[in-house]
Amino acid sequence: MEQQVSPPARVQAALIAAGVDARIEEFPSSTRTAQEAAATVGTSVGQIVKSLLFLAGDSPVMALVSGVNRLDTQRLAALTGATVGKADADAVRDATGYAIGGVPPIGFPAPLPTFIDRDLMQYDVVWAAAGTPRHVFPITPKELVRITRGSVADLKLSG
Ligand code: 5CA
Repeated sequence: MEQQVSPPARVQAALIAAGVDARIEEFPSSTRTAQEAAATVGTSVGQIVKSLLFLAGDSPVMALVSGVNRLDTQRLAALTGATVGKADADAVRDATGYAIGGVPPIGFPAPLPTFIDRDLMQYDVVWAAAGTPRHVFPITPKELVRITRGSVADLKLSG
């Protein structure tokens, strides 16, 4: 299906609807991975928000994870009460409306239950994808929690 509105415009509209005064920035170089995004933006990898889609049973859930962390699927399983697996590229596009590398934390066809890596909360500002592998936006972690109605949790794989 053809999208009428560009991915960054959809994210911008969702931000505005949520009452966030965030500006999406377009970069000439890649923000596809957390490492690339950090280098491109000029911030730390920890301040990059990875938007990772998982299936808890058959239900999509969004995990927003600091770029330095790996998500512990057992922790997500405990939080959701279901068996958790990483969504494939098609499932990501179906549930979020965006392609991997540009998946934002909001702006989905339908809201997704969201869990937020507690480690993100330590920063003044974090950067999340805005629909493509060259668009990102800055936001305070507190605002990120508010607009996603996310649950802050210990999600990282440790040890
Ligand atoms: N724009 C950057 C940072 S803002 C970004 O989107 N990073 S990300 O981490 O949220 O998105 C990349 C993630 O997509 C990878 O960490 C990986 O978990 C996931 N991914 C990459 N390839 C695949 C694939 N083929 N199937 C499922 N997930 C994938």
